[in-house]
Amino acid sequence: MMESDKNILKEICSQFDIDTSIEIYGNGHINDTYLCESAPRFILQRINTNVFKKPEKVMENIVNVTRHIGKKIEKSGGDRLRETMTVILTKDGKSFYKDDENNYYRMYTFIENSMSYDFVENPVQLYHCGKTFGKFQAMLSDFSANKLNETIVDFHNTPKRVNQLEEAVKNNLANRLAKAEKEVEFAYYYKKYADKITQKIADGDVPVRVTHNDTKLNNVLFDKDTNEGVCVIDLDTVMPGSLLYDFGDALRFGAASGSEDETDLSKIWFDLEKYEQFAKGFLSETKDCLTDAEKELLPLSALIMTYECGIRFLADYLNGDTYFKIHRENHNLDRCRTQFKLVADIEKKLDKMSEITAKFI
Ligand code: ADP
Ligand code: GN1
Ligand code: MG
Repeated sequence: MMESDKNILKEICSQFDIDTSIEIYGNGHINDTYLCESAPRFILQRINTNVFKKPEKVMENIVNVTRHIGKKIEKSGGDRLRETMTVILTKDGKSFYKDDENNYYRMYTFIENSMSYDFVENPVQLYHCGKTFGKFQAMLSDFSANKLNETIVDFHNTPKRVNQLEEAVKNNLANRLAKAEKEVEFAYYYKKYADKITQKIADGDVPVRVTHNDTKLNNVLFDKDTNEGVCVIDLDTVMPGSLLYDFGDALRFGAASGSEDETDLSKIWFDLEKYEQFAKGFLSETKDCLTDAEKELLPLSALIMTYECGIRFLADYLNGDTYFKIHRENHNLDRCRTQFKLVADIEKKLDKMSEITAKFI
């Protein structure tokens, strides 16, 4: 990072009454994350306003949700400063600082002695990941969904994501369609699964709950000593949604044999042992509240959420990489290919996944 940028960020930190030096931090695809190396340490983030058009609404959700969870943790004798995110207010008492160029910044306490993983090193990590997301879901079960702002409208509405892909194909903005014909064909063939969750929500069989909606493994912090989950982070997309979104999205990332941007597709398949570990952890916290339709759709949710993410990467590739951060040419197309390889593999394993799920519900 350039010295001049560091100085600008140092000035931003002073708005939160923090005097510190700063380093770039983390591996997210959306926000810019920095570590404040003060004592104690903090996390500074510039909110991606291309993705989150109303950052004030995002922060309102995060403050309300973390307060709700914080009170519960305190009541049960836990450590609220460690088991949930804590928003640091500006000197004016606001949850974000807006600079002269309309950049929005927020500050969190840094959760010490914890780490996030971009790849599963041991399937048991997924048990802890599932348990942490399951607990998060359970702690918000009495938070009324209509008190939350919808920070990205139709975020996990898979049929609408298909429409966005169709639009990207039609517009071919970056003139890349010829390079992605096979992927577009795959996406259109697998469209048959797109409405399986949304339809059940519309029928009233799958309830709308408060959900995280971005349940990637690296959105959980793990304790460095015990390897157990400490807390859920990246709360920008906490919104009304389906529990199936959280279950499926976590498996999309966590139960893959390789990383989202792997280019050697022979290394990518859906790992049933990882599926089992996540299901065991997540359902140990949530099984008592599930409806029959939710139970039945658990395995398919992994396919649908993986498909949805694949078509989002594909649409972004066709649009010229305007949404997800990329680090190389064809990055979004490579990401789409890993997702589609997983979709095809999950489809073959659905029966086996149902058998595994049945052990925990
Ligand atoms: P993005 O939306 O870009 O994914 P995240 O909020 O997930 O950004 O943050 C990126 C990374 O920064 C996380 O994966 C995690 O490693 C680290 N991180 C974020 N917040 C904290 C925190 N409060 N304490 C410790 N590490 C954090
Ligand atoms: C983004 O912010 P991050 O890296 O946790 C994206 C998710 C995708 C994911 C794919 C707000 O998550 O929806 O599943 O990339 N978040 C947003 O890796 O779009
Ligand atoms: Mg993240």
